Amino acid sequence: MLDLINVSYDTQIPNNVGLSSDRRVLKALEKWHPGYINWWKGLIPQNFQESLVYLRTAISVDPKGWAKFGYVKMPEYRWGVLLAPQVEDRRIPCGEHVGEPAWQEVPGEYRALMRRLIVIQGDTEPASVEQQKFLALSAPSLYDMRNLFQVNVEEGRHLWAMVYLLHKYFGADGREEADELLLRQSGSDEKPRMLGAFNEETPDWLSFFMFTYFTDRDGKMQLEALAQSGFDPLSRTCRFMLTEEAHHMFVGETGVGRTIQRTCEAMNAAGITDPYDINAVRALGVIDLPTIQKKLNLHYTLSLDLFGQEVSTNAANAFNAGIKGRYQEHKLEDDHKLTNDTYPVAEYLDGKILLKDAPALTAVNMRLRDDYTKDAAGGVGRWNAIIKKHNIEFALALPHEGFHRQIGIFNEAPITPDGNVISRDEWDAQRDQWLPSKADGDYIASLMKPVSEPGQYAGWIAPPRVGIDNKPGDFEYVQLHMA
Ligand code: BYC
Ligand code: FE
Ligand code: FE
Repeated sequence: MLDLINVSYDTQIPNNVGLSSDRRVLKALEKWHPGYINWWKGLIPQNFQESLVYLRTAISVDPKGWAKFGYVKMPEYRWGVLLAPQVEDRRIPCGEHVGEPAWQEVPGEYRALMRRLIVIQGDTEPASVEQQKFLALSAPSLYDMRNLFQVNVEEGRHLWAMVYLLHKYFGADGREEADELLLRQSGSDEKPRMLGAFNEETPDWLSFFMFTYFTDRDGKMQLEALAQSGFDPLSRTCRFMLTEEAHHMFVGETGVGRTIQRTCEAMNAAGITDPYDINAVRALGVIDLPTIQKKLNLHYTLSLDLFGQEVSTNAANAFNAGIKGRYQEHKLEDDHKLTNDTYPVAEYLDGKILLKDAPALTAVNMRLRDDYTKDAAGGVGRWNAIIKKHNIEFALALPHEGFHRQIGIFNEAPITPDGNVISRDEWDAQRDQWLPSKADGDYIASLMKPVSEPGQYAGWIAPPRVGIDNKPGDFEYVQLHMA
């Protein structure tokens, strides 16, 4: 009897999909495996690969206890294929097939569309690890270094999740796509990653925290939408990925929060009340709040671009086919077809921003993005509560949807973070007030000195309130290998 909750280790690839009795797919994955390990080994600097890292590994898909903690060397991490348990009698939740039994195989007519979405999802996972590959060298603590590596190994597992689907359900072209996923490189001129934000740099730890807060949250929303897929294996894969995703956003939210807290503490201690006195604040060796706002502006807007065009026939086709649903589709109360509904979408015409009603079917990207913005606002409120507690008059805010966009209606439109349309020249002249400048980047870079004593933290960031896996403050999260 196949155990569908616990992971089986009877093949090289841990899994709960019965790989040992699926020779064809097992063989294909075993062939892909060395290339993956090569990719991993070529990525993160060698001494970290040989260090012992206190990581969680998925050993089951039981929501009550799916992970086990322990020291591992990253190249020996047990990346596996895990699908959430099958829901009995699951139905296609949306589109023209709504109510029909969920597919266990890919319907021929949707093959290309489905493969494209799986490939895009798969492409982002290794891309993020590539973007973060040098950060360990400047980790503000062993705790943070461990969190970085935890996120990295899990993004690696997310790649495995998509590669399994490609090998299992898409035959020869699936195998080809799986190989390509290891060939594209974040930021490469010849073979870049597929989506914009995944070719940007993650140059410092504040960017890493903003990325895991804002960009991993796009991951969450896209996985939520794909978890609603009528293609059941994709749905089950995404549901399990979402269990891991929560930690990535936790790393981001607490990372930014701890940075803010340290800044506020230092300002209070020095008697500085004006958050805009940037030189005075920087003299304390912490990151001033206006610069934190600029980093927020950058990473939030790059992440908005990941939702695609506001009005998209690709997206309408995927919804109508039942391949990709809306956020929490199963909880929404309508006919799940959207044939006669409308959804408000902004329009940008002759330098004016207007709101119009678009057919809801073509506006599902916009709707998911709106759900994302609501979700992202929560953490911003909690960051502001930290600032307020320190009696500093400053509030972070999400910028207007038209600010600094490269995809969709507002592509290249000169709009301020407050949503005012100005001239291109004015916008260019003020750019550095809204987005990190070269000087801001240099200042932050100057703070990125590694701290590797257990329990010690760089001066620009506060320690966490609790340890990972309830470990004490001086726990050695990474036992560094000395070259
Ligand atoms: N950059 O009709 P549209 C994650 C392309 S993150 C470059 O709007 P659609 C993670 C688009 O491909 C989640 N190109 O497209 C986070 C299309 O090209 P073609 C990743 C872009 O399909 C952190 C054309 O423009 N998962 O997991 O409605 C760490 C027209 O666009 C971009 C997914 O994204 C862009 N930003 O929407 C690790 C889910 N945006 O086909 C991991 C799967 C659009 O005309 N993907 N284009 O040549 C999708 O659902 C959709 O493909 C998108 C785009 C939402 C991305
Ligand atoms: Fe991921
Ligand atoms: Fe993630």
